[in-house]
Amino acid sequence: MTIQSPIYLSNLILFSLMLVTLFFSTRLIIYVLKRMWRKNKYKLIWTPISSVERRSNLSYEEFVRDYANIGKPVIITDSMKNWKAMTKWTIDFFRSEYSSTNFLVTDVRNQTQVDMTVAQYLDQMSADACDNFLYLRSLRISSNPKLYEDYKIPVYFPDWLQKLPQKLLIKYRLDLYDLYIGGKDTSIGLHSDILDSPAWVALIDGRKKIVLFTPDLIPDQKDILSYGKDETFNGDVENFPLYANANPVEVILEPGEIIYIPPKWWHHVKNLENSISMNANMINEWSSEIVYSCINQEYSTKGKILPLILEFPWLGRALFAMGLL
Ligand SMILES: O=C(O)CCC(=O)C(=O)O
Ligand SMILES: [Fe+2]
Repeated sequence: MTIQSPIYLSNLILFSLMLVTLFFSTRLIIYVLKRMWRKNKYKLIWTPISSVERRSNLSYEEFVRDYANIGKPVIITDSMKNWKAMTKWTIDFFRSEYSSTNFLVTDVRNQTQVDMTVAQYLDQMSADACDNFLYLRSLRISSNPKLYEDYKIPVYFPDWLQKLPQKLLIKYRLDLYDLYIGGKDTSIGLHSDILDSPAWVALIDGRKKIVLFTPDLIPDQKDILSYGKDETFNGDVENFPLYANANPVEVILEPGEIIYIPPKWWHHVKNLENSISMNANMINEWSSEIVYSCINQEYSTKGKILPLILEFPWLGRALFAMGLL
């Protein structure tokens, strides 16, 4: 009995090691197969539109089938009904809660950042001669976690990034939920979103004009960067011949509505009134391969780890805790 036990123990260790190896290799094979399957199923496609549909009572499956899977924008009109933000997030609320907090406000003319307190920004926004080049859009929800209580991510927009530690997301600027406060006429010029990710914009107050173009538009560099109060699309086909074949679709977003902007759709957004919104980007089942292919082209080795740690968040947590990420 005493002679047999070391052999028994070493067999047990060997067996456990084999089981662990088997488990991890199976998981890795499943991961590779899943990614191959998704790459094939969720390609970058888009559906040209002549107007943006408004939908309510939409199930997640209907949303994926009718919009996400075919790259088609939609406005959802009934997803913010129970948000506390709808009544709580007012200019007065931000003035009283965050008045002395400093934020970087974007000067949309040249994308420089101006350091201001919220009170200073709100004062200039309400002034008659307000500077409508200044747009408060760097107020990350993650740096004001109390705001988490006031909204609920709609069922349509699952976000795998939420599986990773907030600190890791903040470090790599992947905390993609922002509060936007913009005075009347502030605007963001023609662009498509970060990492080719899909976006949703939930409007709490004010109205926004949004002009959308399908991903096949290749805008002139000057237009992508023509932030500011002038309309990006001014029909000037002489200077921007590619617009001759473009088909801009304009929509006005009303308070209480959320617009879904699919990956790589170009858009230009202008606040028609003083506005408060929450803007978010996400990575999930139907958008991940599009985002990963952007990461592959544009980002360094560390960026390439993202797909792996989104599939195995415990690995992300461990690497981050060890200081390797
Ligand atoms: O101004 C807005 O609300 C939308 C801006 C936008 O499209 C963005 O931040 O990516
Ligand atoms: Fe955008």
